[in-house]
Amino acid sequence: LAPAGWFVRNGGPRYVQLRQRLVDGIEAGILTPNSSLPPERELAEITELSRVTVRRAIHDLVRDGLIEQRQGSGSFVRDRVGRVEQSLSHLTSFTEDMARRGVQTSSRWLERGMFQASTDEVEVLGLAPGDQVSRIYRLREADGKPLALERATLPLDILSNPTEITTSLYEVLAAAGRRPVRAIQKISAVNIAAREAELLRVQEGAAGLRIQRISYLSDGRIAELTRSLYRGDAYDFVAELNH
Ligand code: 16G
Repeated sequence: LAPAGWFVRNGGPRYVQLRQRLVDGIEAGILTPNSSLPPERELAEITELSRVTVRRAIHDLVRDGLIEQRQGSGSFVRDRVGRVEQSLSHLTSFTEDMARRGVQTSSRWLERGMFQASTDEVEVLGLAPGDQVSRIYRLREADGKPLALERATLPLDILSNPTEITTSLYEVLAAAGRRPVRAIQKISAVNIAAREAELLRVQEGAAGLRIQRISYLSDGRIAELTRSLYRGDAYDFVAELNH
């Protein structure tokens, strides 16, 4: 929130400009979910606007569900995603899981291309040493909130052109008749290291869940080896148990 000066003369009412400024900050992830806004008086000082103007902008953001007021403790950026309750009984994709909740997904690409398989990938995917694989590594976000880092490795006969993936991996696989139908998933507890914590916007050392998914096509071939890091403060995994 830069002080006055950023207001555009004839750029419309000032409360609208302030409102937009706050929306931009939320969308860009500068104002993160659950973070508090400065008190109205301070906001007025910083922006050199009147308290009435500040109050009006905040009022609109509360109405639009971007900000919530908590009794006695002020205004906070609303966490619209909250904790995600994720079933472990269905083989679904991140995009599908979020679409079902009416939440928009986005990805920040960290790596996408063809690489020589590591010894570990050679072993898990049953490849020959020196074989190439498709690899996609991305930060997965829901409503702009980073939830997980996912690194997927696929044999070239499953995915030959990783740059084809712009949104959903499973959607592209399904379109090619290679949608995984079964998977083995392993979940382990970890403390999130500095580099990953920065991407996930959590404190270094925060609780995380390391998840490995190996998925299979209906003909038994391995489709994917995905190693992910999920935020521990954002996920509850739920499985149904029968006796
Ligand atoms: C899920 C899967 C991941 C898969 C991805 C595809 C876990 C825990 N989850 O996030 O293995 O690659 O969905 O999502 O591994 P997409 O179709 O939205 O790209």
